[in-house]
Amino acid sequence: MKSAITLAQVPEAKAGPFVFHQPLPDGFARAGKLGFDAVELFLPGPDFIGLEEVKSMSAEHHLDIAAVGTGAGMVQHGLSLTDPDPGKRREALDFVLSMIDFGGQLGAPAILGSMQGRWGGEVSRDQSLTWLTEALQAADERAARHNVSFIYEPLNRYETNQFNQLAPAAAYLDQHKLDHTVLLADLFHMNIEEPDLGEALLNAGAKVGHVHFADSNRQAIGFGHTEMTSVLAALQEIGYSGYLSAEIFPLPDADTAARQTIEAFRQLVG
Ligand code: LER
Ligand code: MN
Repeated sequence: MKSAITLAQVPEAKAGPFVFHQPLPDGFARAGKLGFDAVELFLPGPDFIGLEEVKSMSAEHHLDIAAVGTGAGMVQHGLSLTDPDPGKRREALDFVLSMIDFGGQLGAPAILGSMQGRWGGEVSRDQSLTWLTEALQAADERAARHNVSFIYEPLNRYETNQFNQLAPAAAYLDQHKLDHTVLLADLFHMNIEEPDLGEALLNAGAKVGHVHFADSNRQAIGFGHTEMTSVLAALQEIGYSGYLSAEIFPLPDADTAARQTIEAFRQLVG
């Protein structure tokens, strides 16, 4: 397993669960100094920074790009893949595909979290799932072209009503033959939705493709009360070799949260 930490550049997500909000050269430098394996990028869009610039910071600080988020489409532009307006849905899909292309050129998968939206009002559950499936099929295909996976993230009930747990999401990916799409096990969402974190990971098995490494209160591992021994044992048992990426609040401050994360990672993973 490899360590990663989030770098965000989206002003609307200033209060969100991302560790470093400093300009990217500074964020890369801080993450590199602490010895992380990679960074996860939360950017306003694919044109925010050139690929060569990212590659150069990545090489300079010995940090891979673990993944790129797509949530700016929601927090900056109010876009969702399940919006009743077909124009908005198209815009949302174009945004997600453009982030897959951006990440793909860096060898990094894109994540679908908040952009999955929710059903309700004039949109039935069936209708919303049909739209989500169409979007995921396009995303899966686009990611495959870049030889990367696409990451689908079940979120807790306060953020979506599409999928809140790993097991139904895994069955859904299988049912629709989304073979290049993997699940994001965000330990914060799982702490709310799963009866047992270790069991949920064991059942999801090879479908787990990315982990958001967050304690019960969405702070660095060790600052909350999630029991991590069984979580790590489950990840080891399923042969998980991907990232444990800290998508957490920068509390009490970003550097302390980052240091606590890498210390917890070393203690748990070795
Ligand atoms: C995104 O990875 C996530 O976990 C959501 O809660 C958006 O903040
Ligand atoms: Mn997450």
